[in-house]
Amino acid sequence: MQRWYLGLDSSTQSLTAVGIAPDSRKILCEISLNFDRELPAYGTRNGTLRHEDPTVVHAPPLMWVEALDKMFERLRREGLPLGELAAVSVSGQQHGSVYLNETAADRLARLDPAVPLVEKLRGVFSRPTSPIWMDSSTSVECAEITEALGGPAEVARRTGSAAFERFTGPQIRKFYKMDPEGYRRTAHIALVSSFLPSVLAGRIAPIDVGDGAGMNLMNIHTRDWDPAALAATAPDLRRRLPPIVESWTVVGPIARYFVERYGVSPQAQVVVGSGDNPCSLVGLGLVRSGMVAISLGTSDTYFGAMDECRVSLEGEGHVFGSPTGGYMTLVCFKNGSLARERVRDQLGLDWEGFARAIFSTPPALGGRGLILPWFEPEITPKVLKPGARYQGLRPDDPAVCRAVVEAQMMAMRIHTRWMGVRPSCIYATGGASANPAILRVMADVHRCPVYRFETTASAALGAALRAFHAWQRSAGDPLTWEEVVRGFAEPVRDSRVDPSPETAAAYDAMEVAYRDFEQKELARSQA
Ligand code: XUL
Repeated sequence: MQRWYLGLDSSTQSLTAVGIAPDSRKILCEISLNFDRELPAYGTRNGTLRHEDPTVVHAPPLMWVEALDKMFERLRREGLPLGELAAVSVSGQQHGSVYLNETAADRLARLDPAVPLVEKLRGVFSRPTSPIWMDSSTSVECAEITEALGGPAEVARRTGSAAFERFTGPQIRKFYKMDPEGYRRTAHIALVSSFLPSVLAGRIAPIDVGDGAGMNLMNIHTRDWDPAALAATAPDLRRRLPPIVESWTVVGPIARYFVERYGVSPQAQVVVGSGDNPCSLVGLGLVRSGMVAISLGTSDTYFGAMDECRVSLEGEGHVFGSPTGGYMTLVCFKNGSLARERVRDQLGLDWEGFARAIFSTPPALGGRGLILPWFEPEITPKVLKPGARYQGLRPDDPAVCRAVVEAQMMAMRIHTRWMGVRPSCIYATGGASANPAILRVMADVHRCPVYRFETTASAALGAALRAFHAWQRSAGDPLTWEEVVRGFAEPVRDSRVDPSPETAAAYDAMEVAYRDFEQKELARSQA
């Protein structure tokens, strides 16, 4: 039997497993367990617990533990050759934190194969629920940390991001202030992505540079804890955190629990976990600087690999460590599908009509008009007062179809320039990537080839590929990242859209006009 590798993605709503066999470049399995459906006793909705304050969003960490047992049960039932597993790694929803008391290390080390994980681990939490990335209740703590560190640009310069409510540091500070006794009882703070490897390896696992960068606690340049950020967050924090390591670090062999209970190979290695976005970077094959993915979802995200660490001091997006060794960026634009749908609906079109309206108008609308697509409050650039702004166009003009997509792409072009990396190719993912007119505008505005990429479970696949890479490295036979992802993370064949060189001048002119319009409207909305 050939060696195979497992990636587990503990996301907001589900736990997904992807098994890969690199020798044959085959995906062996893709299995997903939905938390609400499969573990109803925890009372979650979409994987989260409701709270009277809508800004508070937590999830029960014990549910993630129980899901792990269920997943191994499922893998065994489906006949996966667990006895041949070489390595496993984890992807976790970023920023979510798990608080463990002083019994945790010992209990993890003594898991009993005869007793389900939940029974043994029920008592290890010093905080019964985990704040997750959807929690936005820490504005006060963000302001306090920002003040202590000398302003938002300084926080970004140190940690790769300004202070954000969902980031782990502000969440830890809130816990320390709200429940000092609970904080005192906390011996270890884990991320979702380090907690599950801790269970798999039966010991407190380190945090990797990918998810570590989502905490406002890691110095993005040294790739280690930042003493000033720790001090600004909570007292005695350093001793509660594990070391930070590169993403290919082996935590150790899999715990005896999984060997005896499920027949997993005792040689199987547990590789340090990472965040779902860093794992997706690998799962999409973005392993060279300049390779970018644009995910066209409810919001649009632009993320890509870069060799050098550059940070936006304006607070545009985030810089994380990349699991491939360099850095990655993630910039979120709130008005994605939301804005495209609003325009389509206000014109009474279907998606085909929307595409036709784009194809029947010239690039940059020949300079005729612009829209700022801020139908909802926007993240990049920060706009609190919603409402689309029009220049030279009326909302009922079909040309708005082109204007909205061009605006979205132009905003990406402008607000990712701080990265100092021109995209060399873009993989378009998400629902709207099926629309040829949108891909055409994307290629022309960003001036590089665009490919469609069909993702199913890119984060879990990325975790499996990381496990494969780390195993090879620890076996003294390292592979390049290109070799690791080949055959697994490839765009849709024949989907390449090349930019039309003759559109370049029109978009250069549009950039100037768009910047002006944006500056003016930003100033006006702050007035
Ligand atoms: C990234 C973020 C989300 C979560 C989703 O900063 O908050 O993408 O990682 O799981």
